[in-house]
Amino acid sequence: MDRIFSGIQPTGEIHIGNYVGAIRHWVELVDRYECIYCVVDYHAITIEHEAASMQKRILDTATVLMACGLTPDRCILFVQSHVPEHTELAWIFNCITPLGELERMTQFKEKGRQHRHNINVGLLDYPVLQAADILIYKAGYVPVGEDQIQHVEFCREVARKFNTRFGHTFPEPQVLLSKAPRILGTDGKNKMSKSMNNTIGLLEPAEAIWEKLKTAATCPHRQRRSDPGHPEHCNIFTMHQAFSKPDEILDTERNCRTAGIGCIGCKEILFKNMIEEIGPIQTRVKEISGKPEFVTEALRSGAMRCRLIVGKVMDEVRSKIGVKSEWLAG
Ligand code: AQP
Repeated sequence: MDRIFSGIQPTGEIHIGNYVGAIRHWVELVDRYECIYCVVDYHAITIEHEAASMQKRILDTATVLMACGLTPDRCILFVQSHVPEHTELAWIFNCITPLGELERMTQFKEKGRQHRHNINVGLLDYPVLQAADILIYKAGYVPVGEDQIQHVEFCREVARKFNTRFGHTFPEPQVLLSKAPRILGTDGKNKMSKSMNNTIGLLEPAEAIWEKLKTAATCPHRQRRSDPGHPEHCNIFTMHQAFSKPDEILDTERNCRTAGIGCIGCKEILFKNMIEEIGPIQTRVKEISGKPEFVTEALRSGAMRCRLIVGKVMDEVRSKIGVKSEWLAG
């Protein structure tokens, strides 16, 4: 069975971009692949963070993943810092990575603009640690949203460089995109993202979600109710494609193009379908939050399963780069 790896940062409330762009896809893949999913806490400290709330954010993130269906009987779920070999391999990859390649990364440039006062080396090195996360499991596929394609391409490049220099070791993993790989925020312009303050939270109460949807940007060419809309330019329609059933998507598209339905009517259908899907997840989050040991035990056993895999891979890597001292064991 091919192996899959992907991760999510514990940086705050999970939004529906994360959900349809990544998490829901992760759940769909568990029956076809050996799946390893990670709460990437070392990635989360590349921006300023509150240390006191980090553990809560890690557990909250894992709780949501489990509520969505990523339970230990179906996949491996663990926390990045619980398997320190990830950072060890990242250091090794640092030593074969040209600085210029990292400086060219789109996410680094964007985050650099957002965090001008804190452009730290970790922010620059983020894709190297991500490459280590993936390659340490020799994963063949990486299910991510569209914003992460460049990082997975970089990861393939790292694998190529390492293999050329030290002999074939790592596969070159491929991106797997979900059917909704890029959800824009309620502003209709930028990627839905916590830092842009344009998110719809997966755990937000229905009334709050409706308030956000009601005022969310739609097709910019549609000024009046009687104007025909252009669904291909409308983020609400993209969300329909992620949440509504095929016949409703077709109806909505047709009715929008002919001005048979207004934007509010269209949003009402989306809202109904969205709540139908995320309501049960919210209920499961509440149930699981009542038994935190269910989550901590899953993460503990997940890390143990990972350590078995990475121990062998790191042995191979240390040996290939010449730092494995056989005499140490004796
Ligand atoms: N808007 C999105 N549409 C589709 N997929 C998305 N992902 C994130 N935003 C969207 C995918 O979710 C997975 C986890 O991503 P992450 O942990 O890197 O979260 P994020 O991108 O940091 O979330 P934010 O809200 O965008 O945080 P900030 O504002 O801090 O940058 C990934 O597979 C990602 O592609």
